[in-house]
Amino acid sequence: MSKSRILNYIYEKLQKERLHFSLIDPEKISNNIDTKMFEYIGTDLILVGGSFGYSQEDIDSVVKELKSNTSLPIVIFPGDLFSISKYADAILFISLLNSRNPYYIIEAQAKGSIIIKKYGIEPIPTGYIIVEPGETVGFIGDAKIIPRKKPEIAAMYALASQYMGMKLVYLEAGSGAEEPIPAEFVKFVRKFIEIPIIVGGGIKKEDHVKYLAKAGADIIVTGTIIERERDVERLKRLIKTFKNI
Ligand code: 1GP
Repeated sequence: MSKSRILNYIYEKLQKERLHFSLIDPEKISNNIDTKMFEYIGTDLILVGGSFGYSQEDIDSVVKELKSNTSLPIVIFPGDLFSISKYADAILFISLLNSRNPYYIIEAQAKGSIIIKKYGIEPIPTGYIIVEPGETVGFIGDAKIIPRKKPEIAAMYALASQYMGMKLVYLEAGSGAEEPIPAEFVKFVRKFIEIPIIVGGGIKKEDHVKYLAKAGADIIVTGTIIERERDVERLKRLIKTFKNI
């Protein structure tokens, strides 16, 4: 099996359509979520992770449950070393590029790399950029949060990601943000780079997915809509809209 199986899956699917990733935060998820529903809402991949508030045991059990209820790829979205689960297919090997703290840029990655190798899970090199408001991840990750009016700063980090060989760039407003990253912001970054752009944080309305698709987002991530609102039908509609623009 190819060492870049999940990255190839993402890149190949992107040739045909925009993608949607579902985020499950082991800290926020409650037991009565129906993990079987991911099969029929049109999502392409499930991210599991979050900034804090869960243990390795918690993440292992969420990943194992998802693996038994869906054939979709399960990919770790790490908050720290405790987020690495050997049961996952891959891990977004993220560097929080606009952090003030070297731990989130390279130190956790150095420590985590050995564990990832031992477990044999696929690392997907991803440049992670926190945009206003940043929410919990902005605080925990000690980010120099990029103002929503300054897309040129994000573009510079995104281009640096590409030049460093990252395979994806993730523009993050933070889980639970009032509003997603603005259209003009995404459009500006899109002009600078060729690698796929993931946009996440605060995406919950038809309007949001429409403008993000038009602005050039290749992939969107939603978490809160399922964790808090449980609105499976709405999510299914949003995914369809995003893909069909
Ligand atoms: C967080 O971008 C994701 O990393 C998801 O954000 O919970 O606001 O959908 P929401």
